[in-house]
Formats: sequence, structure tokens, C-alpha cells
Amino acid sequence: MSGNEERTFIAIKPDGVQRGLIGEIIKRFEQKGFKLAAMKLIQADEDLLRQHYCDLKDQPFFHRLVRFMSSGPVVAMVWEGFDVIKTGRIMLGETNPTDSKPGTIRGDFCIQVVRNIIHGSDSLESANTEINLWFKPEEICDYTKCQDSWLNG
Ligand code: IDP
Ligand code: MG
Repeated sequence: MSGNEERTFIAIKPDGVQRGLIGEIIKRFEQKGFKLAAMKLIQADEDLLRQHYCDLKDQPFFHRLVRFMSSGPVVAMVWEGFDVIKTGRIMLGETNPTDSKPGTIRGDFCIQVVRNIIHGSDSLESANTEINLWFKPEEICDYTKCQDSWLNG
């Protein structure tokens, strides 16, 4: 990874997978110019999801959220690029699809907060924690893409 780049953890939730939106979501990150560093389709167990959402453990919807996230496979990914954590969150839209603008992933493809199709890290700290939780270091690829020099000034 070059000096001014960072990585974020993005996951297509079970509803996004079931609704056939994997390609559409990957397309948006790819065409924006971000680089895919890791990806796997995974049936997450509840322990992993409880850790992933540990900040929300006191929320009334926590158990429902963990059940929903383990109800089918998710696509776990690491995306890399300049300011990818903040930009990724903007591409996702707001937590509640009702508040998400058209043009964002949640704004374009979903209507309810409990089925909002995608997860994205919200800070450098959470990105590092989530990447380490979902991926082993050897599953993350460090490589140069021929487009890199055409994207970065
Ligand atoms: P985020 O996914 O935009 O970061 P968080 O507040 O971290 O939003 O919440 C994690 C996930 O928990 C949301 O994406 C959504 O699936 C679910 N969630 C958040 N708020 C509610 C709620 O009020 N009711 C039910 N589910 C919720
Ligand atoms: Mg969050």
C-alpha cells in the first residue's frame, strides 16, 4: 500500500447477496477507482458477528441484527485507496435508507434500516479492527494495478 492510501472493510449483507446485488456493489467500488485487496463469500457465525457489532451490544436490535447477519452468506471485502474509509461511507449512504440520497448504494437499493444491504467501516480504527477480525493477513493481497498511476496525482 502506498503512503497516502488506506483500507476499509466492506461487507454485502445477506439481503444484498439474496437480492443479486453483489456485482452492482462491487462495480461501484471498482469503477470509482478503488482496489480490491481481499474478498470471500462467508457464512458468518454468531460469535464473529457479535464481535463485529460489539459496539452495539446494548442496542435493543442487537440480537435481531446478529440473527439477520447470520441468516445467509455475506461477501466480505477489503477495498483500498486514497480516503477510502470516508468515501466508502459516502457511497453507502446513511444507516437508514430513508435518509440516504439517490445515487448512494442504500439510497438506490433498499428501503428499511434492518435490511440495508451493506456494511462499511466508519473510522480508521474500526477498519483495522474489522479487517483483522474477518481476514487473515495472508488473505489480503498487496499488488500494483496498472490504473494506479492514472488515479493518483
Ligand atoms: P452503519 O451500518 O451505518 O454503520 P450502525 O449504527 O453501526 O450503522 O448500525 C449497524 C447496523 O445495525 C445497521 O447497518 C443496521 O443494519 C442495524 N441498525 C441500526 N440501527 C437500527 C435500528 O434502529 N433498528 C434496527 N436495526 C438497526
Ligand atoms: Mg457502524
